[in-house]
This record gives sequence, C-alpha cells and structure tokens, in this order.
Amino acid sequence: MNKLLIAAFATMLAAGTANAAGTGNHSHGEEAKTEEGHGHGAGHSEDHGHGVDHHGAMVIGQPGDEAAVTRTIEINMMEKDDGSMVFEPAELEFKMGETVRLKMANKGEIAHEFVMDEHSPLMEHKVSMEKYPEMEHADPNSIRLEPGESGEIIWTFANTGKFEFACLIPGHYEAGMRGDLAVTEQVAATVAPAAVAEVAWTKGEIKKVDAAQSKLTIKHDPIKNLDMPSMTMVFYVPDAKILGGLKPGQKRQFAFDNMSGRLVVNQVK
Ligand SMILES: [Cu+2]
Repeated sequence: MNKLLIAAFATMLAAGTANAAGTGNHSHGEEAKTEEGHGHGAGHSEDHGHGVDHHGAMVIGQPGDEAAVTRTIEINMMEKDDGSMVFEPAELEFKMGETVRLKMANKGEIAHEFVMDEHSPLMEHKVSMEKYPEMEHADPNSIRLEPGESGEIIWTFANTGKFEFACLIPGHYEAGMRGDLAVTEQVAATVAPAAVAEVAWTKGEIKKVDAAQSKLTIKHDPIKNLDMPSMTMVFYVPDAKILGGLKPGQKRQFAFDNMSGRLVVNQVK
C-alpha cells in the first residue's frame, strides 16, 4: 500500500465516513474487459463479500498491469452432452506475485461467467446470485461471457493459498462449473523494492459530479501511473470533501490511483 492510500484511509477514518465514503473494500470500479469493448464501466457498488484482507485488497490479488504479464492461460467454458457444465482446464496453478492474462472463451450455447476468490466469499456470492439471478458481476475478479464471446482478465496473484473459480449463474456450479486455483510460493524471486509513491498528476475535464455516490466523471488525458489511455470514465472519490466546488466543465489536474481494483481520485488541484 502506498502513502497515498494510507493517507486516503486515514482521512476516511478520521472523518468517520464508514458508510458513505466507505472503506470501499467490497466493490471495485473496473470491469473485466470483453472483446466487445464494454470495459471500463466504473461505479459498481453492490457490497458482496469478497475475500478481502484488512487493507481492503482481495486476498487472491488484484488486477494486473498488462506490461507485467508473463504468461497467458486459455480457459474455455462449455456445456457437455451429458448435461454437465465445465471449465477447461478445471485446475489452475500460479506463483505468488505472478501477473497473468486469463484468456476466456465461452464455447457453449448459454451465458457463463468466471469468478475467482476464496471458497467462502465465493459461496456467499453464489447465494446472492441465487437470490438475484439477473445480477451481473462487474468486479475485476470476474467476467461474464455470452455464447461465442471471449474476454480476458489480467491479474496479479498476491498471496499463496488455495482458491477457487466458478460460474455462479444459478445451477451451473452444481452442474460442475468450478475449479481449483492454487497459488504457490515464488521460487527464487527477485522482488523489486517498493517504489516510493510520488503524486502523479493527470489533466482532465470534469463531465459530471455525483456527490451522492461520491463519484466524478472525468474526460482524462492518458493516466501514466495506471497505464491507461485517454478516455471518459467514472471515478470513485474516497474523500468526499474533494468534491466541494467541483463542477462540470472545469479543467483540473487529478491524482488517480488504483485502490484494490477500483479507480479513484485522491487529489484534485
Ligand atoms: Cu455457467
């Protein structure tokens, strides 16, 4: 966790905004990308229990930087003639710290999804899916694909452990749509020393201010520190005080960051 995030958390705690500003742990702003390019919809705000650690990061890891990808794993989703539904392969193994591209293709005739997490939050999530079958995930650890569609998740596995991946569309898990995901110790890793975070400023124009949700829609220049091209996106603002005085049409500079997979604005000048 860098200094910026610590500062953001400290501000939130001090302000006692446990609800509105949220500790933000359970929702993530960035969608997994599909090839149809609906990626980067931000602002998903349902609270379902992911396996999060006390810093708010998912135990299984976080969205990875494309430039850090060291290998690509292809995963197919499909129904079988005997009525079962499967992932192929149904077993995945990664090294701690590894950044991979999970390239997914739905080869079946109905929609499927891929969600990876620790077993118990995954099961909690499954229960919510049964209650709200139309619910679509927009969390970075998941992707939903229509028949014939393909997409990908770029992920960095942060901790060793036994995890699970599954399709949580009601009935699919029971039909066999699950797999084991193991993250093992990195062998002889050369871990780069943590860089000291400096504030990286990006220019942008405010398009919308949503004070109720504590969100800003910003048409931004390329965000170098997040490796993101210029586009218009919705960002979460952990410190709601920042929103004071901001109006659509203003051109300002923003400190953007990736907070456990959620894109946030930490400072504006
Ligand atoms: Cu499925």
